[in-house]
Amino acid sequence: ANVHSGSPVGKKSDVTIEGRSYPADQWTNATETILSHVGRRLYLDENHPLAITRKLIESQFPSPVYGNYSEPNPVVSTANNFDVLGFPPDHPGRSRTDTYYVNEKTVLRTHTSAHQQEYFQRMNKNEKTRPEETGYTVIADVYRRDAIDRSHYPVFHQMEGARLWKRPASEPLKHAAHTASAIWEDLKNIPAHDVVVEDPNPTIHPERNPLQVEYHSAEEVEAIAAHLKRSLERMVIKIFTEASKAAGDAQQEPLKVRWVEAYFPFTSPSWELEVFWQGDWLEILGCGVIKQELLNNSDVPERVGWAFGLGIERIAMLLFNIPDIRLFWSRDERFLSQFKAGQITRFEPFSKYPACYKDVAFWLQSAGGSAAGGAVPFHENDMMEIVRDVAGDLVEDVKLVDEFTHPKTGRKSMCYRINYRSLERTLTNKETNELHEQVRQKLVERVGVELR
Ligand code: FA5
Ligand code: MG
Repeated sequence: ANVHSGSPVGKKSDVTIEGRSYPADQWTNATETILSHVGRRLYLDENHPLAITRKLIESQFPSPVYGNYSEPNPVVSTANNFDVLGFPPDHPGRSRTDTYYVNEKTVLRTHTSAHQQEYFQRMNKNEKTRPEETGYTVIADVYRRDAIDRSHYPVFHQMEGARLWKRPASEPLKHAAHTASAIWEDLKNIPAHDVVVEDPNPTIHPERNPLQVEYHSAEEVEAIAAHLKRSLERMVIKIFTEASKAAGDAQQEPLKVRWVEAYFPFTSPSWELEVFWQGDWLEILGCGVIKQELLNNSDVPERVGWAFGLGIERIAMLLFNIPDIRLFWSRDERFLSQFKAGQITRFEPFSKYPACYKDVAFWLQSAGGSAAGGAVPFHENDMMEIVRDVAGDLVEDVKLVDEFTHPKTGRKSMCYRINYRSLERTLTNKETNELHEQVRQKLVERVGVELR
């Protein structure tokens, strides 16, 4: 098979990331454009909005109970990113259309959960040096092949957190009354709040959100869920209070928050927390009761607990009123100079440069195959990757504007509209035409489409 998903970093040569090299193979699809983002560590740049957001969230998970960490190297094994967490072999997230592979056994992590096992394993050692540290937060850059628009970027940041409790040696698995009451005790240390939270579903639902019956009692899971929910509600309330203050709107609508049922392969029961923001429910984070098999496989079979994962950009965009996710990567002083450590302020957009819309229409290969041998199935993310590779941050979004199947030949035609717009300057006609021509040519070369 040839590498058709984005430009290969090297066909047979090595892929070098942060000074380490990895052998490339036919799984390799991490492009130079993507790899150029590795190592920016924006979350450590104390005056950067991502770092300010990190600090604000970390302040809600303080020591000595929580250690606050970061993981600078995004290269992880497919085992840690998927297998260990119980992702089935056919899970769509594993596909090369969705994930950046360094090679067959190695990926750019798609979520911070890739580090869960290491952090759980570390708990036993921590017990001797920092006995009170039974939880953590970890921030890191994560990578996903995805659509192109103002709220999606192939690199973003997640923060993960977890909190574990150790069952006493005497505590039989399913009669964890002692553990449950210890968790209820800990919950008393988290002050209650007065925001109304919609939470219509039972903690445990036999089909939709099951108890891990082999390992947990309902009583224990009620306690873990209560601790998890209050911890996360407080964090979200803190953030949105800061956001409202910065917006300076005196008659802010009261904050609306709700819990919805969710599914993750490594938690059960699982939830998502949503916040009503500017007329829409916005998903802030995913979380749940950690699968006991994962803890058993991470040398802490006697511990139980919760974990969550959230997207930092989503929160930073509304805290600072940042309208386009590409701005986080800007090196323009007009952007960077607006933010100061510890301060939540509204971003003042510098002038918006003109958009330049260009369409590309093409016929897909017919299902029967091509002259090159074997039809390559078309996946929209491959199209997105070509655009990113050619034009990088000069594209604001890419939208499918037309799609039809020819009634006689059965061939499918697609038309995408690419919005070329720099955040920093006006693009020349010549420049956009050249970029667009390159996109067209690469679509033919890599995806095998026929231009119309
Ligand atoms: C996860 O990545 C899970 N690892 C979260 C988790 C951790 C669940 C621990 C249970 C326990 P998800 O793909 O939904 O789940 O992403 C989590 C959060 O990251 C989302 O709620 C959202 O805030 C953010 N996020 C996801 N995709 C994007 C994106 N393309 N751009 C910006 N933020 C995103
Ligand atoms: Mg989600």
